[in-house]
Amino acid sequence: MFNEYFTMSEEQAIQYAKEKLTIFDENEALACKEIGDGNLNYIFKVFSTESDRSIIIKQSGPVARISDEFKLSPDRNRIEYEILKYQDELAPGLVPKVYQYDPIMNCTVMDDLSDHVIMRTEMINRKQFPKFSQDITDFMVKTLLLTTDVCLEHKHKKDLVKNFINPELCEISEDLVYTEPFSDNNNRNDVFPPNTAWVEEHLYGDDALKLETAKLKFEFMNNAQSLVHGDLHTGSIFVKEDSTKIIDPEFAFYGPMGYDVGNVIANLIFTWANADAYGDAVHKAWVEKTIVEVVDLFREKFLTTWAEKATEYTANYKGFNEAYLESVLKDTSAVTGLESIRRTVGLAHVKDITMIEDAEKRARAERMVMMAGKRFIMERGAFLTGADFLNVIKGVESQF
Ligand code: SR1
Ligand code: MG
Repeated sequence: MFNEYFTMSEEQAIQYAKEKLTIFDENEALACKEIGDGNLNYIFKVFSTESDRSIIIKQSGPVARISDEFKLSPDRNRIEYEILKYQDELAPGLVPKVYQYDPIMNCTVMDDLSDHVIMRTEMINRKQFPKFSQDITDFMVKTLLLTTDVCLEHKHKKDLVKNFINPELCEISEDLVYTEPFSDNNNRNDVFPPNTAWVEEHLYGDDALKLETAKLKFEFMNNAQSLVHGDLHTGSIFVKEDSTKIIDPEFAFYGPMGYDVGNVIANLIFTWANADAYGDAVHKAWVEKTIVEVVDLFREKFLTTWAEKATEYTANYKGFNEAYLESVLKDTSAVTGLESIRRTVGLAHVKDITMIEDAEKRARAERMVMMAGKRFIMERGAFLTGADFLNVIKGVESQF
């Protein structure tokens, strides 16, 4: 039955588990629920109704779930399987375990993390995660710095670049993150109507901003620096009080490491804007503290890990570590800005912002986020510490 690709139903996913997996007993009664709420794939949770055994089968289709306009190679499923295996070696315990990849059905079998919850949702519910800053910075420093030429033998690194070439998913980011949000020409933007005039003036009409986004797009396409996750927003992070798991690395490729760090910070800014709109000072303060910690812990761990693991001869020249880190933080700032803007006006929104019912409050939240985004892009290079990043956010707060 599974010798030729087709997109599975829940019943067929049960059948798949029975035929292809060994985790359930032969006659165990199974049930299945498709629980995917992302933009691209189908996530089948197959579980026993007799024991606590369960598993996730993640299947990629030939088109994106959000719109069949996006025709995507199911090879993204192989990339996800291989990078999850690799990240588990680099940053043990911070990603789900994967068990098998099926190149015919384009699916990967992995741990069921149902005891965790999606971080975006939980932050909207005003939960705080005390381990988050430590875990996410561990994850980023280990998976990013350790996959660069600073730490890897260069021919091996080039093999990895080849293995993780991901043209179609990169094209989505090139279009949706770097191009369309800044151009009124042939875009798929979805602008909140009260902000249409603002977007026309401050994004589409700002030539200096557009020039910088073009430079950044070419940096994204050409800087094969580290094996990035490629979509590290808070919907790609599963949390529970004492555990963090990073999921969904199907956008992975060799790119600038600031792409991941900037995504994390921008997505914290969305929950900050949500807390601001609902007047929740406690959550806002926790998010502010978390943003500062993420930047500062990243800096600290980056330099410590460099001291322990930098094997490249010239990388150990005095001052190169600091210079390299500065350029990563510059990219981080730029991507914080790009992600802030694209999730506000582009095709793919975030719930933190869209759920704000009061139109005036939503419009204000969006303008704060976009204005901060512009500063992060235009003045990138000026923000090197957690306090610097926070100052930009506090600056727009007082401006609107
Ligand atoms: C067509 S996919 C839209 C967005 O969803 C993914 O999570 C990525 O962020 C992508 O840009
Ligand atoms: Mg995803």
